[in-house]
Amino acid sequence: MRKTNSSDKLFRDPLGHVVDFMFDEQVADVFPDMIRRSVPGYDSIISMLGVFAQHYVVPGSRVYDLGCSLGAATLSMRRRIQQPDVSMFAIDNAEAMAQRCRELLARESTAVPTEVVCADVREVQFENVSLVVLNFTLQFIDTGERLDILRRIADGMLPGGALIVSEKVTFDDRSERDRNEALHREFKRANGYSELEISQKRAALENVLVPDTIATHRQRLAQAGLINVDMWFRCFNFVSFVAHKP
Ligand code: GEK
Repeated sequence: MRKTNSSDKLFRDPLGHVVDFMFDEQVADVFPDMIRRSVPGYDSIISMLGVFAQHYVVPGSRVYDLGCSLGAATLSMRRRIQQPDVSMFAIDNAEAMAQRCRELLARESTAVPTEVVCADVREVQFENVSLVVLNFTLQFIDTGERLDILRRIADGMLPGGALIVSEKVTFDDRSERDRNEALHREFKRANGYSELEISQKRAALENVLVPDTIATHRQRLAQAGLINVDMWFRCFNFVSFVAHKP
């Protein structure tokens, strides 16, 4: 198995031409380090997903981790699920991620059967679902397709089920946007990223990660048929919502 504990140096040296960010082998190698040093509160969110699982998962239901990467969210939830006859599905359309996720999940014994599927979230069928997690995944999907995905998830959820959506967000108000982006850059500097690394990564993500505003997320979750949308986490321009199926 390839290692996944290297430190992220992907954008350290000057790149003649910055290409769009891709979830390939190189990214998979450094992913845990990269996401912790780039997403404020990532570890707290991951550990709270276990608490959400304890609370929302019901016996005989399914749990989905969409855009699972190396399976951190799946592992956190799986460790907390005591309910009987639950099955978990960890989905990612990047082969490099799905393959390593399979290997990492297989290292831990569990009573919860877990399938890692290399597939596009847009093609997954949902049924009998008590909990779905989109942890920093929706932001990578075309904005025009986001509502349709949420509708299909909501349609497959059991009454009382929950959808967690964590995202980087933007702000209509320019000053609010600037303040939050400046604090995010400070967070990255504090985690050892140089100005060059920060600007090259930003350029690579420009066309790939398209953030919405908090208001857009709330409106879209409601349009998908979900209620009681709570923003349970926020740190600078990173938020997480929990939305409920009536
Ligand atoms: C974590 N949730 O550690 N279908 C399936 N997967 C996709 C799609 C798609 N259409 N688009 C992107 N992805 C993880 C972190 S990372 C967030 C999620 C980040 C996958 C993509 O391959 C990548 O693995 C993941 O979504 C986004 O809790 O890197 O900022």
